[in-house]
Amino acid sequence: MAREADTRWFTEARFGMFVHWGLYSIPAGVWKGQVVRRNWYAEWIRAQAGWPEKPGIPKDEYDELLKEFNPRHFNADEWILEAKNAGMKYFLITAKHHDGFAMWPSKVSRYNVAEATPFGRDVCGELAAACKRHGIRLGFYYSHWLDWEYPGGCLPPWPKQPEDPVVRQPSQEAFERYWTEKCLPQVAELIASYDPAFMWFDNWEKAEHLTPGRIEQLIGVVKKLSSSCLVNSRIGTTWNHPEGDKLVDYFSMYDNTFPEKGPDFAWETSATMNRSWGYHQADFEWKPTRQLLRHLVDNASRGGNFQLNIGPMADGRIPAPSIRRLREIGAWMAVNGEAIYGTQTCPSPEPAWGRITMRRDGGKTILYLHVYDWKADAQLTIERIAGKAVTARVLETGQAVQVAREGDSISITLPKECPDERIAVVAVEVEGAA
Ligand code: JFZ
Repeated sequence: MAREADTRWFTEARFGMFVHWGLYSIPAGVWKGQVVRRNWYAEWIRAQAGWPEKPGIPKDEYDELLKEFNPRHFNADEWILEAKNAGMKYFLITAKHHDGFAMWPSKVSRYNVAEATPFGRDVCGELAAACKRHGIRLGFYYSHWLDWEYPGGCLPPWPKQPEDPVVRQPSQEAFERYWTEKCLPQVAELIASYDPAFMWFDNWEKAEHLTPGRIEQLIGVVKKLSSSCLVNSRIGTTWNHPEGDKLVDYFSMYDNTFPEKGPDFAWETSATMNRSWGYHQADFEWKPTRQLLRHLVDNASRGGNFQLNIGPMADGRIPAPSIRRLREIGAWMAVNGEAIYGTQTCPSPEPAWGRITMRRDGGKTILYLHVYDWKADAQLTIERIAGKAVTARVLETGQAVQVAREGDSISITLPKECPDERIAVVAVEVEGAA
């Protein structure tokens, strides 16, 4: 079993939307009037409400939420168009998060949105159809390791902090029952019903229940139904399989982690727009668009993707601060997208003044200089770059930029007109391959 799927569409896409949406979006981080304190992850409320005194919501109490899930504003086309207009090329949604609740009419478990809520619709199916209509690739997040609803699913891997309770995990036999009765058949259902382009499994550490055999089994279920469907490293290969990540198609960083150097195969960072993945009614720490753009450019210049999360509200609306950021990013991508899509890393050392992405175009190479702090008349150097510098221009405006070859470097002189204080791009055409 090895990495054979074609990941070119993924690396060329560079930018996708991640959505966390489910029953947890109803309480949105607050339970019985108390903001959950262990961390800001609203989608963990079932495990973390009442922490540290008495963490956890009993199933019958949590399942009262089933009666309330009826998102009258949910419109799959609106979500997918927000992603598309932000410049995102793919869309990933939590089909089943740790609470075990399925966002599609699963025949495997009645604990699903179509059968157990007044909403009664197929969220995954409607989003899959909208992705097809708008030319966006579809992916599903599936919590294969933790499942707090089905007997045998793993519970929070605690203690992690001093106040965490000691959690008694299921036996291997009990987990095997969950694995064969719920996990594997539900993953098969998702692939067979909606033909996703990729799966995003969620393990992040050594886990005795994710044995090499089970990891291979789960990869096998995906690949048997769809050899092109990509599988990520957070299926658990990094920590739980002797052959490691060469068994999977792309690497998923820890949340909100932006490495200075990525692995030598497809990789991505998933990141929140504030501090929570699921909608959190008390989380106002929204990251500025400048920061989100820099995450995108940092990863793209290092050969990685950026998956930016949205936590829709229980009624199906996307929070206003998310909408604004998506549309600001979309405006930047509308004029600078060619400096991101389908680009590759530049062999030059990463400069202090910003980042460089590169595209080979026939006999010429185009270097995209993402300038982080523009200063009029500043001279920027691209070190150790081959080829003859031909022209340079501000990508957004077309304004000509002074460029010269100096030994094994190329330098440009910035004009005084800066098109975008956050990140401005200068395109340098170089004859011959850099
Ligand atoms: C996991 C989930 O628990 C979380 O709810 C969300 O879906 C996120 C995308 O993935 O969160 C993690 C996983 C690993 C770490 C932190 C959060 N970690 O190891 O630091």
